[in-house]
Amino acid sequence: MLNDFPLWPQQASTLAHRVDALYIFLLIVTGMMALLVCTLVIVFAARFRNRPGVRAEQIEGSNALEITWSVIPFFVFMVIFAWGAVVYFSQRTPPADATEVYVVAKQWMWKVEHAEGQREINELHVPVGRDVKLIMTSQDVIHSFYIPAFRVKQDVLPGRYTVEWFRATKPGTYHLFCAEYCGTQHSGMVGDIVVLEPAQYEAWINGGSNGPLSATGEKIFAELGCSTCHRTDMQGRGPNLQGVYGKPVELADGRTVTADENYLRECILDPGAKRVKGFQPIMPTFQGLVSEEQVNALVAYIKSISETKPAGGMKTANAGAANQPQSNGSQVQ
Ligand code: HEC
Ligand SMILES: [Cu+2]
Repeated sequence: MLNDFPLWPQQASTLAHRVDALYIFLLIVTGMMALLVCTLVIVFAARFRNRPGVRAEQIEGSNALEITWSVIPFFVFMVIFAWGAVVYFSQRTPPADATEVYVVAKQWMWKVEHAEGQREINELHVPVGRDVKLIMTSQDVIHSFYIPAFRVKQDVLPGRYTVEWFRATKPGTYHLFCAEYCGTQHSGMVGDIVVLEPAQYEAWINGGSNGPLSATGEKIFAELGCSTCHRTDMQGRGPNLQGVYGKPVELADGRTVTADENYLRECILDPGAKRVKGFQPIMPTFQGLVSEEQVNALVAYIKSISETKPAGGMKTANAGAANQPQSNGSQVQ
């Protein structure tokens, strides 16, 4: 029905109808209020109009009335708040076993890298019925990754990762927009989200020639000399990075932080910001030496050696995620 008279964009994710329901509720509540106020204005204007011989009488307030018009709106607003919070938190909390995709925004295009190694520009292929988590960053200014049909929108910032997730419910092609003014060709920074049936998606994702992103990361890790300090035999000058992802890390300044994607990223680009306790501050910065894509690959690699899976597990974990029990990350919340 909505499609015959499209006041709303298509609903193509698990979140879409939840966002719409809340929105319709807000429209009804505010619409009823507006109607009430307009009606009363007209009725009162007619009823209490200036008439010869009739003098206005001063009223000194009414407790009953004031309590009523405070308490009823309070409960209405609490409903809006609680309902909105529930939707907001599910929109903001990616499921731990989601398929991960890296997105790099730049003026004026979207670059996408799948964990399996597939790369695309201004297109994102995803499977229907599976959770997809986008790990996004920008090479220049602030952009915003907006898929109206999924009811998701998230700013994409330079210098850090932001995350967005969704589960598509209908195969098809949907609009992707940049929703943050980012320069002269901002309006051209658009793309397609292509939602495929699982079998089609499997064929698509395995059709690429690049190796998995984590394998690319492993190569970069060796090429940049990370592996000379970060060894797995505890003999290196830096910490063993196996198992670090998702765990708490004690810092030299006494703080404890969780080793999430942003932490790993910061360690590479600005190691001075958070030094690990018990090590010399000798790690050099790689700012300017690595591209955003290389940082993503390094992060994917460090994550892959942190997952309690047999070697090469990254590939199966992502390609066949739908029917496999997942262990990565879910215990470390
Ligand atoms: C000269 C040796 C050296 C090199 C080269 C080096 N690191 Fe480090 N790295 C360290 C040391 C020492 C620490 C711990 C102190 C600190 O946080 O700076 C560290 C910390 C880290 C951490 C945080 C680890 C934790 O347990 O929380 C990460 C992640 C990391 N490095 C990644 C990398 C990557 C990726 C590269 C290559 C691009 C790299 N390092 C290159 C020495 C090095
Ligand atoms: Cu943009």
